[in-house]
Amino acid sequence: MISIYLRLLRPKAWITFFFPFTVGLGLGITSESNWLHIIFSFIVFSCWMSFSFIVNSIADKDVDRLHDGRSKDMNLAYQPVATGEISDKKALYLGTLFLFLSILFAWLINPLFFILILIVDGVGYIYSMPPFRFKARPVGDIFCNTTAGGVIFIAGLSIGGANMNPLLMIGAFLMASIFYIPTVVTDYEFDSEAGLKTSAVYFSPKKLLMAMYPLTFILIIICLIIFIISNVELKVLALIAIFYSIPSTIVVNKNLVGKRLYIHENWILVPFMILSIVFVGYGALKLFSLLNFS
Ligand code: GPP
Ligand code: MG
Repeated sequence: MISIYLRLLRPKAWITFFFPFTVGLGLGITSESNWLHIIFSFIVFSCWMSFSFIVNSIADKDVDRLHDGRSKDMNLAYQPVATGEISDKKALYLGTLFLFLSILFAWLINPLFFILILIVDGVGYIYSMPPFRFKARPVGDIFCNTTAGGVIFIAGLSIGGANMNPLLMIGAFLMASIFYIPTVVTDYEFDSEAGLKTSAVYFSPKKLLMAMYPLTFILIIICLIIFIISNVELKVLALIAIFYSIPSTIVVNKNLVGKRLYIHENWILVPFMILSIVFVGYGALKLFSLLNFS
């Protein structure tokens, strides 16, 4: 039996946002970066995610009870707010505490990081909570996840301050939308049964997955420009993005059978976790002056 708080906070599901955060962090760090700010930023990240998942568990408790365990980090029917093991009120107190801690530690880092964290905290709230509940609105779900992924990437970059390149930021927003689309399509049956009008339910899984093609195309153009005009560090990154997004877009589109997308969540979670570890290690090497590209 997984502990009640692990089921409430769902740290395994944080990986989708840990990836853009750590890529930004790794690219932004220099040998002059403040290691205390880096540690604080991990605390901020965890508090932001805890807050977002707690409000999500409160707002989703009725639909989560219908979940069968497919394509998710856990069977959502075992959500402690859905099972009643944790009351809404207690969950809300905990959520408020995490929100406060995320803002407090962000304030200790730098003003830009602070503002970006206020934005992602706000997005975490409007994504799940009524009257906004963007997760159940066509385009609203994609908008929130893309904004959260892109903004947390810039927040990561801002800690060290290197590579604050607008093209790179646009690329991050595009990547976030490309990788979010398959996750909302895998939820299609569960969401449509629960009466949630997500983008996949509204546009149909096939049409929504096809939107990955133009997005990938624009991403490739941006990556090529970055490749031509940037330093070795960003050249390598641009190549990774191209060689990762093209097969992903094709494979995901090929795996749609009817309205069902056959993709195990580990196809996203495992590569994201490995790349996150690589980028944290890369940032550490730069911090301790063991590697220098600039
Ligand atoms: C769960 O959403 C996802 C979150 C709570 C993170 C969103 C955070 C943002 C800052 C956008 P979900 O309810 O759609 O998925 P699940 O069914 O896995 O709970
Ligand atoms: Mg949910």
